Amino acid sequence: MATLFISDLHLDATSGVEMLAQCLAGFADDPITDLYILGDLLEAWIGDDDDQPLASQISTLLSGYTARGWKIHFLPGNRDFLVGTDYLGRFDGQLLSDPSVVSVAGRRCLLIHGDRECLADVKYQAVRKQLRNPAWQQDFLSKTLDQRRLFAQQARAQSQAHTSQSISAIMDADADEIQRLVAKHAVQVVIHGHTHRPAIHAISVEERPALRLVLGAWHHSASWLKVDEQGFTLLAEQSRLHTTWPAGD
Ligand SMILES: [Mn+2]
Repeated sequence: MATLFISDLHLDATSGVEMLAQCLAGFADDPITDLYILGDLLEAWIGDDDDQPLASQISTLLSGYTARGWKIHFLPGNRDFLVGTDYLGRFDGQLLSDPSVVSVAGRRCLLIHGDRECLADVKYQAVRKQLRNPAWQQDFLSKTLDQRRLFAQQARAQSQAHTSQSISAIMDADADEIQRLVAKHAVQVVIHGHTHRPAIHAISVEERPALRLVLGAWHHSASWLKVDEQGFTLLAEQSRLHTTWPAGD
């Protein structure tokens, strides 16, 4: 029994789903029970009524895996936070809220996308607050697809300009906030993406060993985390890292 985690594929019409298809096919002989997508599967998402071909390419691919018994869970990222149950229903995917505590190999793990924890990026947090406001979302979804596409293009351009102008340190998740969440949710493992800084961080929370696992982005090659009884294997930038469960967990 094993569980897979991926995030930050940033799929768009040009990148296609071929890399995802190849990656998942590589697990055909593994005893995968669950696939967790921790946000930013898509570069942009303007609503479940979006009729772009990419949306059906992805749902067709993923429905092949739910048909063979995988449970697929989706936790929204900052790019695809408008993915809803209508779209997930196309491949029997389940929507997870951020944060979520789930049982993996019988142990409690905290799952987050990671953008809310980038506390030093004050400008981004203000934008996030607006985009996550239910009234704003309702208004946005009432616009035509063309109007929403235009907004998404502009938002992406602004986000890219902001990212390229920001110093590296403010674009990372806040280490103290991660520790606080681990303690608050009484977990010893937290898994997130968003920062595009794949790593296995051994941390200590209230004098207990804990792990912070950061998933990698898919800009150049596939990245995933596989978790089973033996522990964690992270593939990122074509190298593999491995660690066991924290002692005492
Ligand atoms: Mn993100």
